Amino acid sequence: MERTLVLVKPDGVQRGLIGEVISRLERRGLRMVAAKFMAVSQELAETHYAIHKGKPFYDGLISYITSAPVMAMVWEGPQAVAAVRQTMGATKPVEAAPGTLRHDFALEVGRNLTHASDSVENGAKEVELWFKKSELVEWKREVDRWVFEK
Ligand code: IDP
Ligand code: MG
Repeated sequence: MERTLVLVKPDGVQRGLIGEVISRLERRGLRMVAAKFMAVSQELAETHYAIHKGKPFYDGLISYITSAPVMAMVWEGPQAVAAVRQTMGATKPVEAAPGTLRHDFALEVGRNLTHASDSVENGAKEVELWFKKSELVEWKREVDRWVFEK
């Protein structure tokens, strides 16, 4: 079962959209594994976004993600990485498909509401970066067999 890191970024938290994000992932059938509401340290932000260091938007990105609390979560399911990226929509909200979160609730790339891991490998790495093992909850839902084929 794949796992992916999801962040409701500061704009999503400030705009009262935590519930909307959770609701869409829940109704998709994905299973929540962990969640915490937290301030993001400079160090965590820099590690998380290390791949973007040196890009023109990097400083703005670090100040955006550290500017106010985020809701950090881990979600799992078959092809969870692709499924969650699809539900979020393209990075640039004006290129995101109608019905996606970024289409429905955002306009600008620097205020695009959410983060979601972009590969299975990065999903595992990001879950480890943001959460202690003891914060991950292993559980089964009664409905799992009606959502997951195997
Ligand atoms: P992703 O969040 O869809 O994976 P990435 O390319 O990994 O997109 O970029 C990380 C984040 O950096 C984006 O979600 C967005 O908040 C921000 N970002 C990316 N490109 C730009 C840009 O051109 N201007 C401002 N912010 C950007
Ligand atoms: Mg990314």
